Amino acid sequence: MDKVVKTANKEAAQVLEWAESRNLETCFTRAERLKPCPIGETGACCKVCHMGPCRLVGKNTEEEARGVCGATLPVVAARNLVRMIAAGTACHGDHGRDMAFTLLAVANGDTKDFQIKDVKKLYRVAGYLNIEFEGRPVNDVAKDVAIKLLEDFGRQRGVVNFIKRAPKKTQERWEKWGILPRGIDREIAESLDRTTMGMDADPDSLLTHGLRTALSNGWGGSMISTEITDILFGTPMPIKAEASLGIFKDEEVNLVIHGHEPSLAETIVDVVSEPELVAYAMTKGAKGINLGGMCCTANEVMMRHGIPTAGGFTNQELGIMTGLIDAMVVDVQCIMPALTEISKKFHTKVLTTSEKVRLPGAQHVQFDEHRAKEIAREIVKIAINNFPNRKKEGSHITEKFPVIAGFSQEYIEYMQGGKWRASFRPLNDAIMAGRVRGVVGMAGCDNPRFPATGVHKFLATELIKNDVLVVSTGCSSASCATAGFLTPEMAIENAGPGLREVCEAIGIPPILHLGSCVDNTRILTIATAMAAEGGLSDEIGGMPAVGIAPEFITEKAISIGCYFAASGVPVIFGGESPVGASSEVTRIMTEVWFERFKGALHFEPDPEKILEMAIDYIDKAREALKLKKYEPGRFGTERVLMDMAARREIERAAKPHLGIY
Ligand code: NFS
Repeated sequence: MDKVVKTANKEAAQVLEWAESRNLETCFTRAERLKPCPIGETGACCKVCHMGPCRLVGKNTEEEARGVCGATLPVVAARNLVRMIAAGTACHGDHGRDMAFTLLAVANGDTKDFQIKDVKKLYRVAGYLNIEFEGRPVNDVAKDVAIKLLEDFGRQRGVVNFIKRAPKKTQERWEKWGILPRGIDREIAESLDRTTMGMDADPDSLLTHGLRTALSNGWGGSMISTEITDILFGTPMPIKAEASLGIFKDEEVNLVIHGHEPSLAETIVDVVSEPELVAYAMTKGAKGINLGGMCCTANEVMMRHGIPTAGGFTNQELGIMTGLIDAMVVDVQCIMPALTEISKKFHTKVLTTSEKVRLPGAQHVQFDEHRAKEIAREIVKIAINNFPNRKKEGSHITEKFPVIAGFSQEYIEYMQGGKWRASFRPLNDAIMAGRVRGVVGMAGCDNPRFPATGVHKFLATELIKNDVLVVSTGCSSASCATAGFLTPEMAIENAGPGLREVCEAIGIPPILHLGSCVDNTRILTIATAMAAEGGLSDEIGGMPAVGIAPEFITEKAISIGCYFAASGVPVIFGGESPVGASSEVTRIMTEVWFERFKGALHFEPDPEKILEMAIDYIDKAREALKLKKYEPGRFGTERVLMDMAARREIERAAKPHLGIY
């Protein structure tokens, strides 16, 4: 791969070129040097026992290729996938668990540093859980919500609570095929149990349990994270921000919050502008303190506070190479171990904060929700104290892009009809009339084995050109944000005529930033609301909707892809298939899952083909729903979309109170 295509992000490419001229190593140079193992890459390596590792290659048929115990290639590939699902589910599950414990601590009055910011959301969630909230003290309701959601982790029998939020028909499919998840921890443990040597040797049965585990993520761990984060820190609404490696400021202390769980990051946002800290920064020669985000933490604090993002996964080392980051504080997930090594060449201090993530060479400041502000202040001071150590060395970037982020389900409902008529009717109508051809959820990582962020950019542009509304999360949002794609102007310049009209009427970008990776669950609940609204499918399956993770990296992404497939969404991942060695496993994930759940999981390395497949799924779903045939620029009749003026009219009449829903 030649130099210019390692990353499709112009600013990242600039830093990378600077780094390479100084022989500095990055994930890009390591990716070039380390070719993937061809056996492991396609799922043909079994290392679950010590008679192996067995490499299941070189046989004529999949059944002939067997390990020492006799496990066939499809069994081995299926086991490998299920273990990936289990690991990804564990990550999101632990994230949800930590959020639930924080909510419980707040409800019990054990921490003064967090409050329940969104009481309406608390009541909404209490409603889903059948918890009485009228006339009760807020903290009592919060306690019941936290306890009930914590039960989802250790439950042995029954069903994860939020499963009941899915459309009835979708639930019936899960029941029929035996994939209703019981408890999050139970499904993960069973995944590990089933995939050890001498256990389940039926690929279909293995993969079915994989789906059950994935559902305990989508409708369990991840959904718990999203809902509690909204309760504690507020349900997002559109907000302006900026994105780029150019967000760092020469004359200010630059502190980066990187990782996933938002509790510490939110506290840092709270304290960073305290006059004492700003004054302290000035005593060190800085003009202020500049906070920036990285990866999913960036998405969380951008959606709620407009904190700028320096980008997604592949930008983390490059951020340090700007020479401007005084401290990078990390918590959990997607933290490159390479950070401490590269930080030695600059002045950046890397701070770890979770028992679960220790990096040799980093300074550890253990986060504790009971004294969150004290710890947050300590971290800000470490960054300030390091400001005078800044060296001249670094690749400074100046370009940055405006972003509109913060589209929650609640806001999307609101924007389609105001507080009193919030609904999905206008969007459903626009889809029915062919103004919007369909919806694509674009998610997942940016990957140094592609021109990083490039496949996201290509697909986002092509999809909106084809009148497909894009909703993005995780590093897909970061990829679009750092390309300048998350603005309403993007609709005018690049969207097809129908989508443009819809975006202009409501004043939204054609790519809606829905949040972090756990916020993929917002897509599940949006699809559920669209099914309930009527006129399209009456379940999640069958909607003109597709999920794409164009540059996936992590086990979390695999778990997400599988819960979407099980929920009824055809999903296409970019890159080589981690089970590509087995055509039987591939058949199950595509044909069998589609038959049972109307969802599927494909892997496709060619971006053009991903686009073709996505549009084909959308058009076939439209046809099956007997919707008007999509023709660019020619729309059927539909209700008039509620525009800003009409919405204001309704609100004026209705005397709005606080909140958006
Ligand atoms: Ni998602 Fe967020 Fe990014 Fe991939 Fe990692 S940050 S949880 S896994 S790399 S999108």
